[in-house]
Amino acid sequence: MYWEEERECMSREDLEQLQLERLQATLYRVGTHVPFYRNKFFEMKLDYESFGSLDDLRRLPFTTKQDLRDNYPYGLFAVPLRDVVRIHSSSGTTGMATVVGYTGNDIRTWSNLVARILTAAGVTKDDVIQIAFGYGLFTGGFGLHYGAERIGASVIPISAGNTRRQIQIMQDFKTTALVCTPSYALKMADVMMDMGINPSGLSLKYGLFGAEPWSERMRRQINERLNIIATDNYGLSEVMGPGVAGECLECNGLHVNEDHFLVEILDPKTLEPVAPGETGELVITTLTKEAFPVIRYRTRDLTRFLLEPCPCGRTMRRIQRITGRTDDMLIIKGVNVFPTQIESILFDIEGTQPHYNLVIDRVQNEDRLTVLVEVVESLFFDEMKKQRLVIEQIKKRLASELGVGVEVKLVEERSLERFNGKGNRIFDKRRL
Ligand code: DLL
Repeated sequence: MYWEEERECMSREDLEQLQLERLQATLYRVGTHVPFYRNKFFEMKLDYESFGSLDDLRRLPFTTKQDLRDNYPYGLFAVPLRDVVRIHSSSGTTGMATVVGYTGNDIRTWSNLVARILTAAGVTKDDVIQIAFGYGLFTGGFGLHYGAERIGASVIPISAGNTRRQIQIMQDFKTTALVCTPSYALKMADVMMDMGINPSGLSLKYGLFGAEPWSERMRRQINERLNIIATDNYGLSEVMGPGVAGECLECNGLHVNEDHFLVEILDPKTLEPVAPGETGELVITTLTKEAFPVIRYRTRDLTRFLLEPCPCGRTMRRIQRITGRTDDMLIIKGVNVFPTQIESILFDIEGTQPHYNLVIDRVQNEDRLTVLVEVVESLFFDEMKKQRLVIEQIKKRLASELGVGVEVKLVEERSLERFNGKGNRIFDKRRL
């Protein structure tokens, strides 16, 4: 089943023509309305009005997360705030956060693209869809919500957390489709077991999972334990949110909504295209965004194109599930966390040393981040009460600024291993 067959199955030739026209319009939009791009084009002596082919894309400058931060909060908006009807932000504190905006049209496009992804993954207007992503600045909750409403499905906007209640509602409201992170789906399966609920007695049929990396092993577990068909969907707030790419029921790679996003896969070192089918960094140019268009946004996500046509009939190219990142961003319980954020909070707290380790593991299908931080000798040998206070202070700051709970352990000065004088700080022990 398709949501917009004429688009999703269009010929490559028509698609490329449409992409070129939309790229030209986007370049005009940013070239006239966004000083950041106007200056870049000027410096590069780039005459975007002469763009006659998609190959010219390679002449365009890149956009990075740092550019978004440097222009915090509204510097990259291509419309006045008066035309913006929604603002979202990726996790992080002021300065680290990135802010994105949507016009009314952008919201309609977004809903439509999420509707495509939901339809491809089996959801119809007859479904009862439980959205267990956080509603708020994170794009997951509202993004999926609007798409599901667009289809006409019955939406349960339960948001994240309170797993027992989620399951109770799933049972009572006869939920047929579940939307959340893949690890949360497994956590739900655990809690169902604790509650003595047999998933095959529920009405669940489909699960749409995204916002964090997962694996085929996890897919098998989810399918078996929840008795559903689990599909992967991908997106990022800087580009739109969910709705950039999603799997069809072939469950073999994610169709990119290429009529709205121009995707490249580049070697992260040379920034040149990799050979067809090779793994590299996904770089995305938006083609229809009004409020927040981005040119060649470096996602830092690693993937590759799947070259064979998909039996589902969609012509939109597929990417393999995201297999890693080219930076040190961590995704903890679906929340993006940069080690530098943790570092700057730790450095702010009296008694800590600039040496820390981050240990991430998954305990009963839930991510756990433990921060080990060296503290000055006097504090380490001080009374327990004082240490507890420091721990509490760090925990509170980290929880409020990262948006995710953290365990904290104080360790003795010089007890964390140094490699080349530099701490090897991240120990991700999760097995996906
Ligand atoms: O996670 C948007 C989203 C919400 C996608 C709900 C799908 C479902 P951000 O918070 O900006 O946006 O995080 C984006 O999360 O660059 C990837 O590293 C990672 N990510 C998102 N989807 C997947 C996925 C949302 N399916 C960052 N597989 C991206 C692996 C994913 N990683």
